[in-house]
Amino acid sequence: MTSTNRQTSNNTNANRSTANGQPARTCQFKMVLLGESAVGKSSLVLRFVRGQFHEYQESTIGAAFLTQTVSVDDTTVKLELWDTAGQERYHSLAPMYYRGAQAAIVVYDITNADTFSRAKVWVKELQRQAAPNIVIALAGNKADLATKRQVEVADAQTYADENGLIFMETSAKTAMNVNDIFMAIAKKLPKNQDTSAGRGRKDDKSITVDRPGNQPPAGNDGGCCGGSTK
Ligand SMILES: Nc1nc2c(ncn2[C@@H]2O[C@H](COP(=O)(O)OP(=O)(O)OP(=O)(O)O)[C@@H](O)[C@H]2O)c(=O)[nH]1
Ligand SMILES: [Mg+2]
Repeated sequence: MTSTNRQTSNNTNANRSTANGQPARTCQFKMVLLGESAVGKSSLVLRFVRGQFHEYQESTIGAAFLTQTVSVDDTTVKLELWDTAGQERYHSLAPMYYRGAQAAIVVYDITNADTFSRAKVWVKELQRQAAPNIVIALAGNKADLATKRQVEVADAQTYADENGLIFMETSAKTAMNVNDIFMAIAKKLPKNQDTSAGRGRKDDKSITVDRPGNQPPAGNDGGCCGGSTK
């Protein structure tokens, strides 16, 4: 957990202007991905940020940090994505990543009922210990493996409805619903808070794997800056 691997990729949505020529408002939010090991958290993030999928995705050590910028109406939304490690030995680190998060995606694998049970435990933990207004989405990943399905869509949808969660089945492999679930969250995040968070970080979409000491970057408490991107 000591190496730092920083990469950049295209940033297509930043610095946009509104129809009337006014610079877009910029908001920044902290989002955490939680779920059992091998459900596809890293794969969802890599599909969303880089448009890539790896059949042999390595298991995450500690956590990975990536950012992605999207546009929601006239607002530029910068998402700080904390992709946590699902292996049991890292579970005690999770609060460090969901603390202060405005959004979470809890992921399970539709071919493995145990991962759905574990997802419910994560949701309960978030409801008890994360920010009270956190936006939570439930992702039933590996939807491309429907022939091996162990979790019915209706069961997950009912559970999501009962708990006020956004719910979608996704496939990091085919890209099904991947952008959609991130965008559904981005749309639901409050854009009118006037916090000082996110103040002009310039390293959009940089990727830091296993940040030394697993410390979040400065100013990651998120919220809406209300400022211009220019
Ligand atoms: N068929 C299929 N395989 C997937 C999908 N998403 C991920 N995988 C595969 O599932 C395996 C685990 O994916 P990861 O993204 O590493 O899972 P993870 O949740 O990040 O696992 P940890 O880092 O250990 O917590 C990899 O071999 C991926 O290629 C999907 O949507 N469909
Ligand atoms: Mg991972």
